[in-house]
Amino acid sequence: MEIRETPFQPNIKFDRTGFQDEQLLTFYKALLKPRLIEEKMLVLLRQGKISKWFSGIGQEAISIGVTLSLDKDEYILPMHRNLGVFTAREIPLFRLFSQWQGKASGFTKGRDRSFHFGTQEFKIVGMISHLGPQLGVADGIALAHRLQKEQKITAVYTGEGGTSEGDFHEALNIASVWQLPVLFCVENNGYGLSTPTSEQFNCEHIADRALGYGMEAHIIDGNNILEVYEKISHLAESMRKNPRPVLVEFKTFRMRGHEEASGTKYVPNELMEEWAKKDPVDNFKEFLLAENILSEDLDSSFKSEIKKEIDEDLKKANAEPFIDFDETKELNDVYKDFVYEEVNHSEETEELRFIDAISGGLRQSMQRHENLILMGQDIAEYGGVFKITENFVQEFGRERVRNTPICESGIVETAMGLSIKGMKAMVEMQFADFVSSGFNPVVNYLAKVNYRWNQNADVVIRMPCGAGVGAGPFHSQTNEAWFTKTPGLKVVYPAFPYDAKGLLNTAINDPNPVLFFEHKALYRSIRQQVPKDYYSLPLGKAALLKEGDDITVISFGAAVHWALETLETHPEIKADLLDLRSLQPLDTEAIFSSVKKTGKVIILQEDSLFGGLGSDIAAMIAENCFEFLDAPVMRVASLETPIPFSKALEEGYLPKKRFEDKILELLKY
Ligand SMILES: Cc1ncc(C[n+]2csc(CCOP(=O)(O)OP(=O)(O)O)c2C)c(N)n1
Ligand SMILES: [Mg+2]
Repeated sequence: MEIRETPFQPNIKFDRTGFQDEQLLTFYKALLKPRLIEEKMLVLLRQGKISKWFSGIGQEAISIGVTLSLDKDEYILPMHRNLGVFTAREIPLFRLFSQWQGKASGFTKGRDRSFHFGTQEFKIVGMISHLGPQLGVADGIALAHRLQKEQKITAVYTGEGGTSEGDFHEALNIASVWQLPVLFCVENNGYGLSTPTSEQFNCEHIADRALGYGMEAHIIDGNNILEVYEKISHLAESMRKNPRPVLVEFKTFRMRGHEEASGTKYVPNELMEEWAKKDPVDNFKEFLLAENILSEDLDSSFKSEIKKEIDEDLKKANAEPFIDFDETKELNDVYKDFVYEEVNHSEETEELRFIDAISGGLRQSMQRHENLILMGQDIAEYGGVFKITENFVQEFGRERVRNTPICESGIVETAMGLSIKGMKAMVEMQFADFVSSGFNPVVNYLAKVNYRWNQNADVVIRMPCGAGVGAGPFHSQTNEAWFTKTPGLKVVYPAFPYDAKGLLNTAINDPNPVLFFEHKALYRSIRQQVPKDYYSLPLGKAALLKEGDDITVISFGAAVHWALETLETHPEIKADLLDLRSLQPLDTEAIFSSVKKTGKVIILQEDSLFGGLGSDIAAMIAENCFEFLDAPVMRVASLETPIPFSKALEEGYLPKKRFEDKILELLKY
C-alpha cells in the first residue's frame, strides 16, 4: 500500500457529475493503454528494435476523450501523437505493432511507416507527413456526410505548429463557408519540433482564429479526460443535429522530444516540471483513488492485463515474416484496378467545338453518376471562366455543382475526402497554372494513397492549359510533366473533340486520380462530328492520324494540330502522325511499332524541352528501337524560358516554326 506524506492535492479539477463509476474506470483503462504501449516502445527503441517514435505521453486524454465521444462509424483523422485514437478504436495491437515494423499484417504492406495509414474498417484516416493536408480531407468526408444526409461528424487533429500551414486556413474556411460538421482539434502542446508557440503564431490562442472564419471555437484543458469527454460529447451531439464546423484548442504539453532521438534540451526545466504535475493519467488515477472508485490493486490488475496483451501481441507481430519484394505486386498497387468498359453509342452525331464536347461529356457523366460532385472557382451560376459548366447548376443543383473559395489545395483535399466516402469528384482548375497552389495534395496524397493503404482517389482534375493565346507566363503553361513524373497519377491530353468527350467520360469512370488537360487554344477553334450519346474511349491508346513510311511524328495536345498543318504544307513528307491522347498510361506499343516501321522519329511537345515528356519518349525509343533507327531521335519543344505575353515573343517561344525546320532536316538524314 502506497503511503502518502502529503494529502492528495489535485492539479487538475475533475468534475464527475453525470459519470458512473464504470464509465470512469473505462476512461482510466483507455488512458492507460497508450501510455503502457508507449513505455514498451521506448524500451524497444533503446534496444534498436524500432526506428522512430513520436511520443504522445502527456496528451493521451485528447485522443481518448475525442475518440470515445464519437460514434464508431464517424471518421477520425489523427496525427503522429494520437496513438490513443487507434487504441480507443480497438485496433488489435498486433496489427499496430506489425505496421510499425513494416510487416504484412500492418496496414500498408510495409510501404509506409508509423501512423501514416488509414483503415476503412476502423474509420481512421491517417496523416501524410505534410501535416496540413488532412484537414481538408476531413472537409471532404464531412461534405459527403452532408450530401448523403447522414448525421455524422468528422474529427481531425493537428498540432499547433501545423496551424501555420495554408492547408489549415483553407480547410477551416471551406468548412465554414459550406457549414461542414468537422471538429477541428488543435493540440497546442507548446512546441512544433523545437519552435515554441511564440515563434509559431502571434495571437494568444489558436481558438481566437475561429472568429475570422466565422466559426465557433472552444478552449479545453487537454489533460483533463472528463472535461474533454464531456465537452466533445456535447459538441458532437449538437454538430450532428446542426451541422457546422467547430474549432477546439486543447491546451496540453509535449512531455518528450519531437521524436525520441531529438531530445528536449530547448525546453525550460520549469515548464517540464510544471506540466509533469498535470499528467493526464497520474492525475486521473489520483482522483479515482481519492473518490474510492479505483484501488491500487485494481490499478495493478488493469496494468497487468494491458501489459499481457501488449506482450502477447508484440510476440505475434515479431513472429510475422518481413515482406519480400515482389516487383509485380508493388507496381500493381500504385493504381486501383479499373476494367475499362466500352460504352457504345448510336450513329447520331453533331458537330461540336472542343469545348462543347468536354461540356457535353461532363454533363452526361453527371447524369450517369449520381455520386459525382463538381468543384471549382466560379463554376456554378457563372458557368466557369470558359463556360464548360454553363447551366449545370439548373440541371444538377448547387450541392453537386459547387463554387469554391480560391483554395486549390483545400479543394483537392476535399475531393480526396469525398473519395474516402465513396463519391466521385471533378475539380476544375480555373487555369492549369494554378494547380501549383494545390500541388502538394495532388502529388503526395492523391497519387500515393492507393499504394500506401489501398484507398483510391476517385478524382478528375480538369486543367485548361496551353499557350498561343497571348496570356503570358501564368495563364499559358502546359505543365503535364509535373505529373507524368509522379507514379499514381493518370494524365490525359486530348487534341480533338471526339477524344476529349470519350476520354473525359473514361477519366471519370476510372477510380484513380486523373489530370485531364484541355488546351484553351483548341476550345473554340477545333470542331468535329461527335456522337450525341454518352460513350467512352480507353486511356493509354494513341491515335494514328496519318500514315507514311518516311518518318514518325509523335505529339499531343495543340501541338498535334501544328504537326498536321506542317504536314499539310509539305505533302511530300510521308509520315506516321501519332497523337498520344493519353500520357500516363502511355501507348508505347504504338510508338515503337511506328518507329520500327519508319526508322526516323521526331517528337513535338509544347512544353519547354528539358525534362518534358518528349525526353522520356526519346529515351524509350533509343532503348527499344535502336537497331531500327536511321537517324537520331529528335525532340522539338518550346524555348527554355517562361512563356512570354506579346505575340511575336510567344510565337518565337513556341516550337511551330522550329518543327518545320527540324523535320525537313531530319528527312535529309
Ligand atoms: C510540410 C512539412 N513541413 C515540415 C515538416 C517537419 N515536421 C514534422 S512534425 C513538425 C512539427 C509539428 O508541430 P505541431 O504541429 O505542433 O505538432 P506536434 O509535433 O507538436 O504534435 C515538423 C516541423 C513536415 N513534416 N511537413
Ligand atoms: Mg506542437
